[in-house]
Amino acid sequence: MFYHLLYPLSDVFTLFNVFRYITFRSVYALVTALLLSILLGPRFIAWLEKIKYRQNIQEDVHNHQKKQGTPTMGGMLIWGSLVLSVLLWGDLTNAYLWLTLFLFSGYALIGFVDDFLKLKKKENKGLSIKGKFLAQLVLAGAAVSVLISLPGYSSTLYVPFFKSLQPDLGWFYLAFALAVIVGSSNGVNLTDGLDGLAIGPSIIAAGCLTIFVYVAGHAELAEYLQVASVSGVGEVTVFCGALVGAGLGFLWFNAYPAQVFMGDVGSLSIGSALGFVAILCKQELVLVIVGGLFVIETISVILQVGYFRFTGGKRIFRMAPLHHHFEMIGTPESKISVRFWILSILLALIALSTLKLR
Ligand code: 57M
Repeated sequence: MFYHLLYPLSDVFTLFNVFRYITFRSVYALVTALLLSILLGPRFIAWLEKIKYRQNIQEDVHNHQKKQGTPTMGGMLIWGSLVLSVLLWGDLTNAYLWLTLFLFSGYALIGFVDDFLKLKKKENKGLSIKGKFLAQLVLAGAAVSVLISLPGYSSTLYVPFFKSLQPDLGWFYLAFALAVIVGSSNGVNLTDGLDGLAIGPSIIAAGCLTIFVYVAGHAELAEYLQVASVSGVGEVTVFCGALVGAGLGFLWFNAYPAQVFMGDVGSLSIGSALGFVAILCKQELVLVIVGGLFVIETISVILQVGYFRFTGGKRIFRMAPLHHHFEMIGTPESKISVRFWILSILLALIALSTLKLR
């Protein structure tokens, strides 16, 4: 909104020229989303408590019973602060920005329905696994189909470390992109089992993607670094900035001991956005490093379930996903979360180094 209202006034007030710059608007999108979520947080959490949107913890596997009744669906706060901030600071004529908002909001809606059903139904059951998966596929399919049809976007896959290896996946790109979005969304969801555990690495990954998407949208920088250049995609930097801000604001309340959980409305939407932004800036393969922590958690589940079935009941980890294993061997919850953040920072730095290693 500011871009449309204030930038045209730069002829009169030269200072308003700053509203043209993506970097300026992204920083303030971050600040706005951060302040909104921190300032609205206490009232929002009190409202969740009032309407009884509270986590129901049925089994007490890791002494989580003490968390019984913690308000959940805090992802609505992330969604609200992010969307408001993007509407204020974004260029609202940019198709990439709207597509990202569409997918993020669609996944938030799937998560919302799932959380809501879990709260309302006695057996704590949300959407069926099939139903949830299908809804995720349909939404991702719609967003990627529009994306592929946009002029300037190609179905080429850029392989990090091998600058000349750029296969055009054609229509197979659609299936590939769906796997990235759905995988990323469920990876964040699986990780969301300890205070601050999912939001910390999400903020770090979003921060890292902020740089990637800015570079992809900047023709000279992209050429200099020899990465894919996607004209117009730089505007999504504003979305990434807002995601970092809304995430930090949520962490304010979700840090141990958590006053609120994000729920599926938060985890599914954040995961989908990370996947989609990686697709937009043609860094789909680098996402495996950027979101490496979510990948590790997911692999721990795949290995555990596979080994369990193969051996007829034996386990590799005390329990999967991996954070449960550390809980079971006695590592304090906040230590696990902070160590996982440190690992995420390390992975983000390695991912950023791929910008130079080509
Ligand atoms: C949801 N949800 C948390 C909260 C959060 C296939 C299998 C690996 C699936 C997996 C699973 O269901 N994962 C997805 C995990 C839950 O958090 C809620 O859910 C939202 C995210 N979707 O926002 O609303 C609990 O996590 C704790 N929590 C915090 N702080 C937070 O900030 O402490 C969450 C956020 C909350 C709270 O206690 O109630 C969850 O863990 O349920 N299933 C599992 O993870 C199960 N693992 C398992 O069965 N492992 C087996 C399999 C793989 C063979 C094994 O290793 O043998 C664990 N789930 C639970 N207890 N509930 C097992 C222990």
